[in-house]
This record gives sequence, C-alpha cells and structure tokens, in this order.
Amino acid sequence: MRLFQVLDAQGRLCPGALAGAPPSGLAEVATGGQAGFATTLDLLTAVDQDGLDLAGWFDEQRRDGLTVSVDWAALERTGKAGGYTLAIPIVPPEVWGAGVTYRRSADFREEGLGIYDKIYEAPRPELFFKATASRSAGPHQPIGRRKDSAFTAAEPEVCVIVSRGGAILGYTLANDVSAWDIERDNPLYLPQSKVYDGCFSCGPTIVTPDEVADPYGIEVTMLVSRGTTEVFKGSASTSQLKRKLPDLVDWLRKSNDVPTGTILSTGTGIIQPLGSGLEPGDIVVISSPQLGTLSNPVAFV
Ligand code: DO4
Ligand code: MG
Repeated sequence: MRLFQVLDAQGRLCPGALAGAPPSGLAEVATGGQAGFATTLDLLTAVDQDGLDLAGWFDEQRRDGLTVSVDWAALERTGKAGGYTLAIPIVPPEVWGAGVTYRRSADFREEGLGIYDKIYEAPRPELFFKATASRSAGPHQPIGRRKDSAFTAAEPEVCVIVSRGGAILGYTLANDVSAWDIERDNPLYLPQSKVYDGCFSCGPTIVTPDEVADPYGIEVTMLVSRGTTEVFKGSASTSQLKRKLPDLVDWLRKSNDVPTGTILSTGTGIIQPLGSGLEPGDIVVISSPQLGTLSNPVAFV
C-alpha cells in the first residue's frame, strides 16, 4: 500500500491510499478520519501496535461513504487535485540522517582528513539529528538555501519510517538538503549545514514494506533545473549502499528511544558537484520507479 496525506479545503490533514503502482491508479482520501485515524502516523502506529489491516480499514471507510477519489497523477505532478493539496506523507516526530553510506559521498567529502574514509569503513555509522516536522517540507513545498551558504546541494536519499520497536514501517524518498560549504569549512559545523528551515523534504508517499520487493534495488534519479536549463542530473541505486537498512535502524536505537514514525534518511549516493549548487527558484525533482516522484522548489531562508 502507498499512503499519503492531503490538506482539505479547511486545512485539515486527511490520510489517503493509492491502489496500484503510480502514475496510474486512483487515490482515495479518507475524509472521516477525525473520529478515528486522522493521519498516516495514526494509521502506522495502529499497524505497528495492533496489527491494523490498512487495506481493510480503507475498504471500511469506502463502504461507509467516507472516502473521495482523486486523480493521483495530477496530485503527484502538481500537488493539487480535486480541491486537495498534497502534504508531507507523515508528520515526523523526529528526522535522523545517516551519512557516508555510499562510496561517492565519502570520496566527495574526503579531503585528506581521513574522517570520511574512516567512517565509511567503521562498524559504527555516522548518524545525525536532521530535522523536526516544522523544518520539513512535503512535495511541492519550498526547500531552503541558507543565506549564509554559497554552496548548498540537494542530497536525494531513500528513507525508512521506523517504529519505536525498530520495525521498518515504510519507505519514502527524501532530500537531505545540505549547506556543503559550511560542512567543508569545518566538520564541527555539521549541525549548521544540516539543520535549518526547509532543510528536509520527503514524499510523495509512504510505501509499505510488502510493496518493496528489494530494498537494495531501489533506483533514484535527480534532476535540478533552473528555468529551461538542466543544472544537474544524477542517479544511484540502493545496491550501492554500504550498510544494511536494519543495521542503520539498530544503531539509531542504541540508547536512543525513537518514537514511532521517526524518519531515518539513509544517505546520498548522488553528488551535486561544486559549482552547481542550488539557487532560489531551482526545481529539484527526485524520482524512483519504486517510490514515486518528489519535487520541490528552492527558496532562500
Ligand atoms: O558527514 C556528512 C553527512 C553525509 C551525508 O549526509 C550523506 O552521505 O548523505
Ligand atoms: Mg545526506
């Protein structure tokens, strides 16, 4: 199942589900959730704690006349359809990032200090606090370039949504937007390069594990465009990921009680080269045949 969230005309968050693989397929918005499961976080918590059958719950809502069908292709492409606005697929209690999990990320960052090469090989991964919900964008919402950064890059990543007990509840795409010049100036500046307004986006849906046949075969591409000019294009696959996803989750949870719905972004395998950093007005499109398309404009913050 693919779960998403929309805002209705009154600005209320409603959960939705997509039957069948995008871009075809009708999406269903559950409109009566205020009395029951009002968000995807509510639904995933019930899946984790009580074994809720998601498809069965949406069937029930449909039988009770509490669903509305919307055109998924339009919603994903433009962020609007049928009076609804596509929102972040989960309001995350916490967002964490894993770093240097792809050889390319280590090679790009390593400048003779040895720290990036070392962490690529080390048993303990790099894990950092990335964002709060208020700093996170959904599809089509602006991502941020700090005014004090001259070189900010998009980092396309595959995310897992985890439960408090460490189960992987779903997958989504993300952009770990990073002020690389600040990180390069001094690695101790990492929190400032990583955490600021609009530093993270994710979506368009949460794909449940039963729909992801091979988590190490997820293809991701990114296109950054400025008007009609292509600024950068790149691709990667989770087959190049150095670490196993459950291992990253285990490390995250060591002496660290993460709440259900926490997002762990698992690192970038696509590197925007120096000189092609993000400018306000750029559009960043991250796509995956397995996980859909996440598009965001860039704005100064
Ligand atoms: O150490 C810097 C962060 C690395 C990162 O975000 C990545 O590899 O994706
Ligand atoms: Mg990253």
